[in-house]
Amino acid sequence: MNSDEQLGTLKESLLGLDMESAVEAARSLADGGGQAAVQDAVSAVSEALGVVGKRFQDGEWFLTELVYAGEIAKEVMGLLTPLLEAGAAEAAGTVVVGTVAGDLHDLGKNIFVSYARGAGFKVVDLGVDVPVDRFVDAARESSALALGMSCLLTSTEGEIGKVIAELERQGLRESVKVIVGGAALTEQFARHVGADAFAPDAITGLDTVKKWSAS
Ligand code: B12
Repeated sequence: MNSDEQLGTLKESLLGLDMESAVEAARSLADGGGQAAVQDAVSAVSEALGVVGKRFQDGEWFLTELVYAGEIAKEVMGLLTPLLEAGAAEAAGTVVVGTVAGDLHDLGKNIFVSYARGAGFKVVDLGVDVPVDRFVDAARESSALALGMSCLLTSTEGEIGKVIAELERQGLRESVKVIVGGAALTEQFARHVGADAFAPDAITGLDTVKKWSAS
């Protein structure tokens, strides 16, 4: 099988809820190619998850399927994302990252974390369901260059404004840039709550943080 076929198999297996076949395809892609192959595989999983979300939204799939597709994606991403980090030195500055309180989605955040580590950033990954104070404390304690928040639920997007307000209250807002990403957000929303940038994907996010690090 060539790598295009393997990418096809990876997507189809995820959408067919076949864990074994998805893991096998991801392994072959990871073994067979370099960074570009791994990036393509990560994109394929992200695309497939877009379809999963649509099926769930349209009532074609139920929570059980959503959860299982999420588990497959987690397993596959667990194989792929560490390969994006290979050989990086931590010199470009510190970035604090987490998913906002009430939100447990972490696949997209983890991709950004891996890309940022791969580009030489030290990343303090706070995980999911992160309360306001933990974001702010971690930014202060690590003298972070940037704070990244992930948010996939419209019900939790209000958390972002709370974190920014607390950074301001503690006099940290000038020294920490704020970048946000995740399916619930838009550029307009990010601007409205006072974030410095919105990242529609992890690569754009990394480019933005690199610019901040260089200036
Ligand atoms: C997989 C999934 C799950 C999995 C999550 C597994 C996991 N470990 O993350 C599980 C099953 C747990 C889950 C649960 C739920 N989910 Co869900 N889920 C999804 C799904 C299908 C895919 C999300 C995903 O991982 N996408 C792939 C990644 C790679 O994309 P991404 O997150 O957008 O990240 C990219 C960019 O956005 C960006 N990015 C993201 N974060 C960040 C952060 C920074 C700093 C930067 C720079 C960039 C960046 O870079 C990433 C890579 O390019 C989405 C559908 C969708 N369209 O998003 C629904 C979706 C987000 N879920 C939804 C819902 C409703 C739920 C539940 C409430 C369902 C329920 N009734 O219980 C629960 C909520 C649980 C909770 N409290 O969080 C809704 C949200 C609707 C809304 N507008 O609020 C969606 C949109 C589905 C839908 N269409 O209805 N879900």
